[in-house]
Amino acid sequence: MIPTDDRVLRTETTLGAEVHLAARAAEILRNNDMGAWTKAAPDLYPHQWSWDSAFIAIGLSRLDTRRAARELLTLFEHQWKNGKVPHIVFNPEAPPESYFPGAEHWACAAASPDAPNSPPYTSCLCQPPVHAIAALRILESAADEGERAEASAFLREIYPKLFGWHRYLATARDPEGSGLVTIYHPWESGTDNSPRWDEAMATVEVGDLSPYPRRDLGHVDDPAERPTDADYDRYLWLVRLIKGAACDDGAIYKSHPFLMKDVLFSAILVAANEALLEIARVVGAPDWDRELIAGWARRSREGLDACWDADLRLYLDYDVRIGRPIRSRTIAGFAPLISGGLTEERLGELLLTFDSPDSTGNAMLRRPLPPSTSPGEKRFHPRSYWRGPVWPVMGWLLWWSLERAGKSERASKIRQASLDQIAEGGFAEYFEPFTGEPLGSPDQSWSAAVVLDWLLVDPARVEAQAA
Ligand code: 2M8
Repeated sequence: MIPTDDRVLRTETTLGAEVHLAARAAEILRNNDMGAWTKAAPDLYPHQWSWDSAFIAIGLSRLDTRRAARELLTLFEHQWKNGKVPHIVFNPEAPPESYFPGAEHWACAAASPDAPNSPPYTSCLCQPPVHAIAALRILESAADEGERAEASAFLREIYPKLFGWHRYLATARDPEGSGLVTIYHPWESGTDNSPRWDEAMATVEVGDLSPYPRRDLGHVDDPAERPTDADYDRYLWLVRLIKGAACDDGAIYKSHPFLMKDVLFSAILVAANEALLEIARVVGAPDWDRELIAGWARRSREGLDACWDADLRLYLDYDVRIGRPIRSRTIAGFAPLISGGLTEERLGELLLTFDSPDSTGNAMLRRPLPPSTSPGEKRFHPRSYWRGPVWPVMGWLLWWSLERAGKSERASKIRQASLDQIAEGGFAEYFEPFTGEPLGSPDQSWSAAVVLDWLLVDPARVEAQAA
């Protein structure tokens, strides 16, 4: 495939290193490839995760349109009848001791009338809806007429499924019509042990739990890199309650102790609805679909606007049960950069926080990349998962959003610092923000995927180098 102008890297000096990095990224995706879907990581995450797969499809779209489309189509084969896309599709071939809680733990979710046919089993939770953004990117990355035709056919196939997914989120997950999505579990946020959820989780009273194995701890050097045992007890207890409610949204809403309006999830949904609107245009969907989608996006923007905290200069999640915003300083507070459409004044205020010592302007950082939790937040922990480390995938989301907001200089700083971080430390799941030490799983698929998208190199060269 011949690179178009913007696929050609700028200088010969960086070319070799970047082609090498992209080749390594492609190799990681190939090693984690299960044929029609990709493991989130080689050992720690041996199944298909929902939002990981969306990012993986973005990376794959640079290499192979058909395979990228297949990644999303496989995930959506396991969509629930109410439109929900499960947060994990379990690999029936993974040994039971490879991940906990595995398929057997979720099997009873299959008794829900909305569950898809099983096996394979799925979880009954969901994750942030990056999928429509990824689906559109597959079309945008198509390099010639043949790929464009393939991508358009894929969009026609996936459009109704994406529509059903977004409708589920706009209705069952927002019975108040607030424009904000309610999550039932920290796993649904994707930022599992973020301090965002500390107060609410502290009020969850854990009942009788049988002993269980912490298989995740066997895959990291230091248990501090993962959530604590107390976190896990609560994670499992919340799952027990959701299964006890037969995974029925109405029943969960009545009694569940964890009901959060998640600003990051909701902002991603706005950007995904914009992508869906464009997909609707490409596939010639009826006007009433487009009106609905545009209405969802509008309502969410208004909902997000109400989450602004002028004091912290960040957007805050909202606890539905106690009726109060959650005052924590995390990367989620920048979420409306992703949904876009901010006034210049608000954007300016948000970027002041972004550039400040509370985020990328902190002088102790190894690189000017936003830590998952602000170093100024008292619950910040530089090695603990979503409580401080830098995540390449978050860098991608913010880079993409800053580009869309016309803030190209900041965007390219994030891109370059993220690439340097990975060139130095490898394709880790996350990084210690002050030292750049790679943490969590090595060879994490979505870290590889975002590098491929960033480098925009000629796929043929990547393949040749990787061979
Ligand atoms: C992490 O979450 C899973 C549970 O879903 C885990 O810790 O076992 C999170 O980082 C999540 O955002 C991610 O999708 C998943 C797989 O990479 O791992």
